[in-house]
Amino acid sequence: MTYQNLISEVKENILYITINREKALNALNRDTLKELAQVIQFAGDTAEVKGVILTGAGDKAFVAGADIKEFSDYDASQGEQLARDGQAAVFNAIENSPKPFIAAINGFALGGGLELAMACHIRVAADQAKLGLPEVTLGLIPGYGGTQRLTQLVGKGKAIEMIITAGMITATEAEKIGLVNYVVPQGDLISKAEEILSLVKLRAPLAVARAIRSVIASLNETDGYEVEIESFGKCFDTADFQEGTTAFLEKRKAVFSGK
Ligand code: DAK
Repeated sequence: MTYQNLISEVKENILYITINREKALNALNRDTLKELAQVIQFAGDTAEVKGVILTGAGDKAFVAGADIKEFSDYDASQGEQLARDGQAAVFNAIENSPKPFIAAINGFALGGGLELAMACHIRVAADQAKLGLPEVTLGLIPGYGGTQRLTQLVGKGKAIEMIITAGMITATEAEKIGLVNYVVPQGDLISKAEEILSLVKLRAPLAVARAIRSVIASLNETDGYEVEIESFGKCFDTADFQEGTTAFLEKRKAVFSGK
């Protein structure tokens, strides 16, 4: 599928998505959000895709937020509706995807951009990246899940400090507080994400999907333990489980079919 605001390609079971509005620092306008919703759906539906790397074009910005030019004249009901739609189709869709998403944060990740990175399952940042939620400078609060996911990742105190001061932090500070998993030199960003996915690609795809779902349930659902128990049980009915245990007993490497 071709897009106007994204570059996407599948190579060796990895879907690479690049948000491609470099002149506007990859700000998320409505069209980009629509295309993101489509490519996220494609990732979930396509067996060939075993993991996703999401990044921004150029070396200045991952995503510098929602496109300020577009939402400057919204009223309360438009704002609420768009936040509801966007959260469901893009941000929650990434978090709930059966495929692991890695945000490769190549520069500024601000506002909706940091929210996008936080919806991903893993974050790797380039050493010159800057991260923040500056919404209160515009008279807003984060509207794409930022108040929830930042709190989950770094705890209440740091989350409130970052949101109400609108301060930007460096990649190194972000790693220290658990907001990103790794900080690497810019040139190593994609290869670090590929290195993580190279391990995931060897694992049983259905088990990977259920593990993600169970971890996410600990944050969003009333009884995450129950989700884990059900997901665990379902693993026993898969060909991957048969293959994994048989391969162990036969002292060979498992070859998973994702079935
Ligand atoms: N939107 C639109 N254009 C942007 C942009 C953005 N968020 N960020 C940068 N640009 C554009 C600039 O306007 C400029 O375009 P031209 O003037 O060249 O046409 C170009 O990108 C380069 O930016 P700068 O010239 O400003 O570059 P600098 O190096 O000087 O500064 C910067 C880089 C990242 C510090 C600066 O660009 C900046 O502060 N950008 C804005 C950051 C920000 O406040 N982002 C928005 C956060 S609020 C909603 C749900 C969620 C949200 C909103 C609504 N609904 C459901 C309705 C979320 C809101 C946010 O994300």
